[in-house]
Amino acid sequence: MKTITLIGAPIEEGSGRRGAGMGPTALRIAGIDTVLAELGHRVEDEGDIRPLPARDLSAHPGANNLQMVAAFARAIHDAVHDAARKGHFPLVLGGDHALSMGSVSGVARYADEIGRPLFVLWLDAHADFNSPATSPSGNMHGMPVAFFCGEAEFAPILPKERALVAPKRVYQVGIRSVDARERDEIAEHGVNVYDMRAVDEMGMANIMKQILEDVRTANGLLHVSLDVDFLDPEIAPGVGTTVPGGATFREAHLIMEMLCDSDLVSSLDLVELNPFLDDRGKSARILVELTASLFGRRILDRPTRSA
Ligand code: NNH
Ligand code: MN
Ligand code: MN
Ligand code: MN
Repeated sequence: MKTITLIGAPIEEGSGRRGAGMGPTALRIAGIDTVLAELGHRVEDEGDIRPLPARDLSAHPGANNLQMVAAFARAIHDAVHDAARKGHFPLVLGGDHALSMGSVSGVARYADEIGRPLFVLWLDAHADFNSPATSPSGNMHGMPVAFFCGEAEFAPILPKERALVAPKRVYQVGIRSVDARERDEIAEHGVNVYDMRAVDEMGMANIMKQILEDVRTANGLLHVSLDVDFLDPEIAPGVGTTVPGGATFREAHLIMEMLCDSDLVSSLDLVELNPFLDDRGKSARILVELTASLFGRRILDRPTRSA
């Protein structure tokens, strides 16, 4: 039994279009809280964060809506850090992926305080390792990994002495759309990338075994960041940046089931859900189903074959 703090982060200013701001509402309508409660967890919903733009920052030509993104990042950082320190499981309901600047930094700070290394599992079609200098779009949802690894130092979004994540402790799975300069950056900084070809060749179970083994050996905390576009658009169309050839329903569930069994996950982001683009709540519902698997829903409670 866990105490789960739901933190609504209706940010859409990090993406190139409107709609992701409705994500937290759609996840609540799809029943995220009741599903978790039915699994025996205590759920505390903090409602939605509604920050004022960070007027201390001046506009940046390569970072669209910097003031609003920074305001969300700061508020989410504090909310996630507070929840973790109380021994709760922070579950961030997004909102676009720029929110992970705040959530991952918040848990990284907590991990530092308790003296354990933080690992990040990044489930996404994209590497999100751009910076204002490399981004083709200027959209900050393409920058969070570079940010929390300390590789996108362009504005004082969070205090300079913030906790960073080592790129070698970041594991990206499902990747199939990487920008030219981003590609060099992830190679240079040693991010672990299991692209879709690796998923095809190795199988999801083997990939997850490797990742979980690394986290367990280091006695680490594991933050999971799930971008809707990690999933194949056939099963999850409700996202602004669909890329064909994504993870299947079963691949995604297997990840969540293995994560659940590992008991290593300490925080989660559900991001990029755009209800305006969804097909009758389909993508919102699959996110809720995947979250249920992560928190203990299983097909059978016993071995498949009796002894
Ligand atoms: N790499 C592109 C960019 O930086 C797209 C990023 N979009 C995402 N990331 N949805 O997950 O603009
Ligand atoms: Mn993303
Ligand atoms: Mn993506
Ligand atoms: Mn670099």
